[in-house]
Amino acid sequence: MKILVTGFEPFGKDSLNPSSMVLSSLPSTLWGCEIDTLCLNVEATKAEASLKQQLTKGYDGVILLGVARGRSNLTIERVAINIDDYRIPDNDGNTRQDLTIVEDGPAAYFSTLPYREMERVLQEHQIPCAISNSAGTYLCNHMFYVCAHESALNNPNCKLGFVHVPAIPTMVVNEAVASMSMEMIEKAVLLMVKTLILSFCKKVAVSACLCGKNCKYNGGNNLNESLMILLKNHECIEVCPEVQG
Ligand code: PCA
Repeated sequence: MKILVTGFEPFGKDSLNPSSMVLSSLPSTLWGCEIDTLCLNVEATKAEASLKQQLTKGYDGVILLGVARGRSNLTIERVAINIDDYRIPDNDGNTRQDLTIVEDGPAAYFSTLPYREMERVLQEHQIPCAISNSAGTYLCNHMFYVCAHESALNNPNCKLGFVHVPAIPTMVVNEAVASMSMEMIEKAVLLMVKTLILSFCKKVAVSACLCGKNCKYNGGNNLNESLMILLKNHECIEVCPEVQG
């Protein structure tokens, strides 16, 4: 299985973008799944070219990330719309107003990520998060739409969608603007990747000691509460190789 996570370079007045900063914190493999990362330009033609090139690898899942300055929580986007209407110029100075992204393309694409489950998992980890019904009309919406369109044509089983992260504190030290720590964003993105991987699994084999079974050599267990939250809606088969041996 292969998952792609993308972020964006900084844009506008910001010299940082947590959506690409978070990428280096991800492992390159997780639970047998390959995880690739890609930083996109804040300019549509370049971003489209690099994403389309990357998508030829044939991913099972794609999580696109961007920053939404001013939002206080992580927002999992439900829908990408076929419109560019830039609030500020992109990084090459281009502006776009009232333009369709793909001529004759559908008006919108819905996220195919397990977004309700992602929302539950994040909230149960005490990470502020919500489903959002607008990814805006700038580069984030644009790349969400382009990715969905590309996958509808070439890889229809791919689960993909967009998540906006808030600004980090260093971006807003002298402004009354909401922020979230980089540490929390890193934790959230990893949890979303895990939730996505698990969404492909009908049954999950899990070490019994991680579920709280007292099967360890010393009579105790290694209860992992985060894992229990992740596995709540899954059929789990608890295994203990030592006991079975
Ligand atoms: N956020 C912008 C584009 C790049 C990014 O990180 C947006 O919300 O459209």
